[in-house]
Amino acid sequence: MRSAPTILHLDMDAFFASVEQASKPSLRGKAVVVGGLGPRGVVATASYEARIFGVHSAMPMAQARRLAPNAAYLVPRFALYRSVSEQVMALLAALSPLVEPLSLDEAFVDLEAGGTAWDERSARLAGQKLRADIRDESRGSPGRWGSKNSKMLAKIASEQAKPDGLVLIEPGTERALLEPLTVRTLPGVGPATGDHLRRAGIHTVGELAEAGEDELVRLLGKAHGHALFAMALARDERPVVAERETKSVSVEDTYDVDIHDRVRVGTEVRRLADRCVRRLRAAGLSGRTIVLKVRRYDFSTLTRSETLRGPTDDPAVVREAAGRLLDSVDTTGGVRLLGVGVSGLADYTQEDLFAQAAGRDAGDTPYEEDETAHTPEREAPAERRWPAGHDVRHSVYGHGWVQGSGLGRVTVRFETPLSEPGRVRTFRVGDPALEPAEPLPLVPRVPGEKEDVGAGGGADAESS
Ligand code: TTP
Ligand code: MG
Ligand code: MG
Repeated sequence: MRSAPTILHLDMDAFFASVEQASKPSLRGKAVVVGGLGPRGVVATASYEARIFGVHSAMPMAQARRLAPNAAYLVPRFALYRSVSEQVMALLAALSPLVEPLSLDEAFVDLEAGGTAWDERSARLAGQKLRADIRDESRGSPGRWGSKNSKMLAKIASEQAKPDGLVLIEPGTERALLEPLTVRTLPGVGPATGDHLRRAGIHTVGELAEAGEDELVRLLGKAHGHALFAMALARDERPVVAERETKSVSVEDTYDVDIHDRVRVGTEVRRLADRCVRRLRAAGLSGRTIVLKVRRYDFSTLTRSETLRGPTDDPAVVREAAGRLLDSVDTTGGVRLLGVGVSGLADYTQEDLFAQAAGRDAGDTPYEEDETAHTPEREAPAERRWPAGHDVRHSVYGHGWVQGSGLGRVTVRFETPLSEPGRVRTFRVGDPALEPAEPLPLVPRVPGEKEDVGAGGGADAESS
């Protein structure tokens, strides 16, 4: 393990909400909730101002509205978040060839491999510069980062820097830092392992280290027990890997007697799909590609796969996809083995929740409607055609965003990322002067136009 804190972990603060605030001047410093606004919608994220009221990711939207009735409620603009993410990842790529993205707003960077940092001082400087650069790119939605000699500690450091901070863990202090934390902080400890350990009286990382390696192996099996014990002692040798290996989660069963009954084959596939999803969820993952494996009576083995629009960990979705794949396989001679897997794994599933709601809940699918929005149907409810938070253009007043709609009216706030907070005007839903528009970039593309953003982010909350 390296001795200098040169593995950096970056995670953007309240990412979707921060991008919305950067993009909409009137929302800066205000409670903002981004998520699905339909009846089954959930919160994707909330700005720190909204978190004060108890609103958090994955909470049903109705509950969020009760807790924070005055917050701005916005439908996500994924394309914009993706483009901001790409800009931030490009800044990271300039620091090192070894960048491991974990999600849109999160990555590990090996500063040493990039020659950017080799000791504590250079690591701190690199971190400060990165925060300033991100602030410029995203107009005041800086991330936080932690830096350490291992991935695990870097991530814990960035969690402690929340929000808007930078934490560097000094060599020699890592065990003291870990001891009081819950075992769930460690990578690889999900709800199931957490419960298991709790029943054995182990709650904190300190207690985990105290339990000893033998006890952990006895409780959790050899591989997991060894790995967890090492982590508890702050030993984490996992390298930063530029390309995450394509992982998959799969389960399969071999049958003692070949199954001939088509109905029974279907039942088995559904059961395997459910088991596969349980594993996926236990690992905190979701995936886009569903794979079905069938070995027939003569040992011929086929795999069939289907790729969804977004990652899922929904048992119903996996079951349905596996069922469709099974329809394309001839099993008349009998099957010896069946398997169901999910690959193309991602760390979070939210985007998919919106995608899947497509069929069931139109209010949650703003980004699917871009094409139809230009040719409005008389029947489409205003909320669907004019999703809250999405961009519009008025032939007289210019660029703005939908603040709300209903009862045949659309309310628009006219402002841009570079303007002062703007004014609100209300239009008839069918007003020909108003049309949907693309999001504007957060920073001007022409360097000369760049204006000073000011000290929007505040000082670095540093500690060591
Ligand atoms: P996170 O980094 O987990 O959360 P965050 O950036 O909103 O807040 P924090 O300051 O605590 O890091 O996730 C990044 C984005 O991913 C988040 O802004 C929205 C999306 N997301 C979901 O859509 N659903 C979820 O359940 C979570 C956790 C995140
Ligand atoms: Mg984040
Ligand atoms: Mg994140």
